[in-house]
Amino acid sequence: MKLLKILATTTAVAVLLAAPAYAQTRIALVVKSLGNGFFDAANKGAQEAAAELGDVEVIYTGPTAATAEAQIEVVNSLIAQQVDAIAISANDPDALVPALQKAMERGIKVISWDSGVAPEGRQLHLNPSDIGLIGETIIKLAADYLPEGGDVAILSAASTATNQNAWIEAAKAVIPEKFPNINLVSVVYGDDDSVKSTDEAKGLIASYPDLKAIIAPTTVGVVAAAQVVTDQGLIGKINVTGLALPSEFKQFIDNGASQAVALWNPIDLGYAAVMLANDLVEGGEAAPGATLSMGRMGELTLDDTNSGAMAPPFTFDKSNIEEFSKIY
Ligand code: RAM
Repeated sequence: MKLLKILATTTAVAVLLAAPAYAQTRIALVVKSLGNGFFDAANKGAQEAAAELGDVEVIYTGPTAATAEAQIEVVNSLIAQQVDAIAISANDPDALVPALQKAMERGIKVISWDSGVAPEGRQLHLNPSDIGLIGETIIKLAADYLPEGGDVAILSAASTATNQNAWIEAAKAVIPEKFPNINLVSVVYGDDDSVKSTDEAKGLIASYPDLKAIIAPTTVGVVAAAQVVTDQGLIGKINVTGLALPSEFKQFIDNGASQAVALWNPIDLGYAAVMLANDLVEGGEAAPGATLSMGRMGELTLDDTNSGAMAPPFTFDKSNIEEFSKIY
C-alpha cells in the first residue's frame, strides 16, 4: 500500500515535471538577415512583448544573407517545428508567398512587418510608418541641406526588398512637385551587406562627380556610405543621409559625414509585431477596418490591404543623436 502510494506520488511528480508549466505560444520573428543591428533592436522589443504576455516564446531567426531563397528555408523549418505564428520582414514580396501559404494552411498565423509580403501570403502587414511619409522624408533630409539643389543618388538594400522599393517609389513621386531642384541620378543596391554596400557607394562616387548626397534608406547601407565618404575625404562635399540606427551612426553625425538621418523606433516595431501576431493566435481577425492590439503601442487599424502603420519616424541630428544612440 505504502509502496503504491510512493509510486503514485513519484509518477505524478514526474508528469508534472515533464509537462510545460503553462501552455506556450511560440512566435517566430523572421528577419531579412541576422547580424543586422536594426533587427537585433527589433528582437529586443519582441522579447519585451513576450515577457509582458508571459506565456509567449519568441524565436528570433533569419538567414545569414538577405535573400528570399534563404528565408524560404527558414519558413519551412518553422512549419516543421509547428510554431503558432510567423512574423516576417521579407526579402521579396512574392517569392515567399507559397511557403507562407503552406504555413497558413497548417494553422500557423502569418504576419509581415517592416518589409511586406503580398496580401495572399500573409494575414496582415505592419508598416513602421506611412510609406509616402518615409519616401518624402528621405528626400527632404537631403534637400534640407542643398538649398541650390543638385545630384543625389540612392543606395538601397536588396533590389527585391518590399519596404525600400515602396519608399523609393514614394520618393520619386514627390520629387517633381516638392523638390524640383533635386536630381536623382541613380539607384543602386547593396543587399544590406556591408561589403557590397561599400562597393556600390564607391561606384556612385566614381560615376557621378557632382554628387551632393547619398540617400541610403537602409541602416546597413547608410553606415557603409558614410564610411566611404569619410575615408575618401569627402566630408562637406557629399552629405550621407537616409534611415540610420543612432547607435551605429552617431559617429558620422559627429564627424560631419552626415547632417541628419531618420528612423522609427525598431524596439517598438519588434514589440508591436509580436503583439499583433499574438492577437491573431488568440483569435483576433485580420480584415479591412479591423482593429488589433499592439500592446503599449496602441491599436492598429487595418486598411483595405490589411496593412497599417505604427508611428511617424524621428529625425536625428547633432542635437539629439547622442541621447537616442544609447537606446537603439
Ligand atoms: C535595414 C533593413 C530594414 C529597414 C532598415 C531601415 O536594417 O533593410 O528592413 O527597415 O534598414
